[in-house]
Amino acid sequence: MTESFISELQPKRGKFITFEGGEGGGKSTNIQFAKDYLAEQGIDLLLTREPGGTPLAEEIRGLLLANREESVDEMTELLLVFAARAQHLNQVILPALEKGQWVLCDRFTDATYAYQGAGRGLSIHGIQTLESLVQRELRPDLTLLFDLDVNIGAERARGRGALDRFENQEMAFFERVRDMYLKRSVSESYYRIIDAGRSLPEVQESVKACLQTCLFDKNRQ
Ligand code: Z5A
Repeated sequence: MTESFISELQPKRGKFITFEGGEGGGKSTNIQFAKDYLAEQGIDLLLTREPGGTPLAEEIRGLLLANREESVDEMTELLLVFAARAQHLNQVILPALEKGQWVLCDRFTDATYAYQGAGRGLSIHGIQTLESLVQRELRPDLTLLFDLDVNIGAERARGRGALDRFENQEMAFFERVRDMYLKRSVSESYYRIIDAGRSLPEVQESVKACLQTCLFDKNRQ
């Protein structure tokens, strides 16, 4: 068998699509919409989230989100985020992509740049180093950034009840998070900004349009 024939028999790597934004932007609502839309188009996919996505990584998520009396050191927080990510990536995301499944992930490393980098003020260079160590060359094929005024986001998110350790931050923290996402949307070519301040049907039309470009790329391969 020739090498080119063998490579034609192997499944094409799936697309890696991440959903990002500040709190209450509509990631969780729209990832479900994207899942249903892509499934209707015949895409075999996996929906997952960060921090989390495996039993161990979900335990780390619990550690990260819990309100506690002891103050959590920023570096501890960063390393926990990447510990969960290494587990999730190697146990779930990479095997699915290699099988040809598309992976839809509610938050990924862009959230680390926004929350631990801009929010907590940790070194961006340090985050880049951990990103290279844990992910090697893997980056999203597409990131949908649900961009929203932080006060509207907080109102939407706070309608849901008790606040976790991140949701309890002051508004200036969320402004820094939003600014970092917007900055990265300029420097990273895989970003698409979705104006999340519109009605849900309007937002979902934009989500669909972004996904269609991925479907178009797939059909051209
Ligand atoms: N974190 C971190 O620090 N570093 C990292 O590297 C990673 C994460 C990966 C948990 O994330 C925390 O982890 C997160 C950062 C940190 N903390 N914060 N803040 P999460 O994604 O699980 O939690 P979240 O950011 O708090 O997500 P969220 O508040 O659930 O937001 P959302 O998923 O974007 O929103 P939603 O649940 O889809 O919508 C919120 C409400 O708004 C809901 O009632 C909807 O029905 C409503 N909604 C949605 N869209 C609309 C529109 N268009 N109009 C009106 N109402 C709407």
